[in-house]
Amino acid sequence: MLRARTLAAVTAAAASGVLLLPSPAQAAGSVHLYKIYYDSPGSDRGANTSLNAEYVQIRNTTGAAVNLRGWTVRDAANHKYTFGNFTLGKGKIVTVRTGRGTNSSTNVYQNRGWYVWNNDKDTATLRKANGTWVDSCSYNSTRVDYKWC
Ligand SMILES: [Ca+2]
Ligand SMILES: [Ca+2]
Repeated sequence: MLRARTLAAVTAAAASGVLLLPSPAQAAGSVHLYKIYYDSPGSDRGANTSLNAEYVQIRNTTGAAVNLRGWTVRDAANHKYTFGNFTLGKGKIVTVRTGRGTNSSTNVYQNRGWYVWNNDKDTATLRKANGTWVDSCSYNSTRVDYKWC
């Protein structure tokens, strides 16, 4: 159970559009799936801007930068994205967008021509380059367009 003061803080954060829920994993510090925006706003007709409004985010709450080279993100149908040489700084979030674009320090692109995250249900799985499981995040709802992992 959340204590009243914590709940009030969470409620205030939610009202401001920023939701940061404490969890054991984050308290310990980890690299983990943070959010999946799986139903791109508007009609899903495959435009690159629409594809790029579909994304999964990965967050690093450890005390050090982590190089994600070779790490993979897969959906339930085994569509795979493999990170190139990408350093995720401590406390930072990287957004993995579905469409085409130029990678930066905050955004990387799967360069796909169609959506990868199903609008009804799917599972994202994050693994290290050697295949070690890191995190999974599942959703099963069309009532909202995104999932906080
Ligand atoms: Ca849509
Ligand atoms: Ca999928």
